[in-house]
Amino acid sequence: MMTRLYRTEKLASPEEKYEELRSILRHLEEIKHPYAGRMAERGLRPEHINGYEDLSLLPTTTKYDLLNCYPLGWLARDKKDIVRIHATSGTTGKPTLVAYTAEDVAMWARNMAWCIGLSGVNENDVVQISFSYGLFTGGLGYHDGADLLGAVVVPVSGGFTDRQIALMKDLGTTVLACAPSYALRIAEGLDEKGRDGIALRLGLFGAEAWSEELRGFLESRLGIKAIDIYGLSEAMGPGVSAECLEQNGLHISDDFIAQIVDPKTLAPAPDGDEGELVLTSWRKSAFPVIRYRTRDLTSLMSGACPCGEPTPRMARVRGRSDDMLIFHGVNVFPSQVESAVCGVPGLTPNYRINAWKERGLQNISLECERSPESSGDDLPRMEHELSKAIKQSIGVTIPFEILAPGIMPRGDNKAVRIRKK
Ligand code: DLL
Repeated sequence: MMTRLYRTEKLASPEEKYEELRSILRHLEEIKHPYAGRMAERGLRPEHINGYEDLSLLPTTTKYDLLNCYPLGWLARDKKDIVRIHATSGTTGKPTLVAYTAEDVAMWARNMAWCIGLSGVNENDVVQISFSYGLFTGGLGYHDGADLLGAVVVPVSGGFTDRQIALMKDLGTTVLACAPSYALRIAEGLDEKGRDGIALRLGLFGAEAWSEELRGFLESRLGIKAIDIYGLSEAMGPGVSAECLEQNGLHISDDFIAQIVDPKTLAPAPDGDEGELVLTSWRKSAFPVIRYRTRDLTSLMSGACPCGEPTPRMARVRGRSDDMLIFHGVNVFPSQVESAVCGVPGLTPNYRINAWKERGLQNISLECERSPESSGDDLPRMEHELSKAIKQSIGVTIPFEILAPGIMPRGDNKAVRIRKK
């Protein structure tokens, strides 16, 4: 029987949410938290925030607010109450650290159990967690959620693809959790090693933007249903929103209030329009998340989901506003390039965008590779189709090179899609 324990039976009432939020804001005032200082500059008091319409009065929080008080100046609780530290997955400079109380960790685990449970994962499943463990929130986030559901958790972490595949066969793994780009690597490994003994039925992917085309590719190559799970360390980690088996939008956890704003003006986007996701948590206490600017571009969806889950939904994240390149006046997202590459038979979904400036103007080029099964004689057809697909998906022509099979670098966590030169 499907575990229903972590389904949202009843949404918290707006009164309950805003009462909790006001009590967080009062606490920030009491401890003279940097965010309370920003409120004071606007003459704002907690009692001014009584509902969704009032949220926009509150200042937004950015990654730089957290970085400016590195390591833990954003902390809103005593150090003795902190039980865990994680960090965002940036590779250069200082990481953004985030801290959790025991209640925050429990809230996160409940949210991840809910996210994973939306796809019907239960105590009969073997969940292989191939997200890396450590400061990155992927490994432990999925781990705690799958644990609460009573599934068998296999904490392999990332990399060592041969070992991943051997364990998958030996343990009868039914659910694979990893970044979609690493799932691609596993699919390639299965091509080499064979699929005998594979019992996979579900992929719970996330941590990077991925296209519908890549979803289709992974579903057919791995013989699974591929589900999208979203989150970010600053908000707690994975678990902010997740698809159910309908695969039609991601349900947003009731612990968060989502707003969509115009990234330039910060004005609320009209209903259903795409904009930047701004998140507020009325529950998380150690590191307050109040109008946090995620930089992720999405929209809110209307209407009820046939799965019966009452939480609102957001569209899949198209990309980060800071990953958007403006080339010949057109906005280019890696996920659009990915759609084009995935649509051409004979190419693998492994690709990289090179970006550099020449006399102040943005230039980009694309590198991708053909699959081992393809023939070099077929290159002219692939080139023709790729250039058509790019024009169609993005609206401009991008110079590209189709490289020999296996040339593009493969990672075991988030893929780096843009190489800035
Ligand atoms: O990537 C948390 C996570 C782990 C989410 C595992 C899902 C699965 P960060 O390292 O802080 O945390 O990176 C957060 O990754 O702002 C998005 O830009 C991107 N991202 C995360 N999930 C998705 C997704 C984790 N499903 C940043 N679709 C976010 C698109 C995603 N982008």
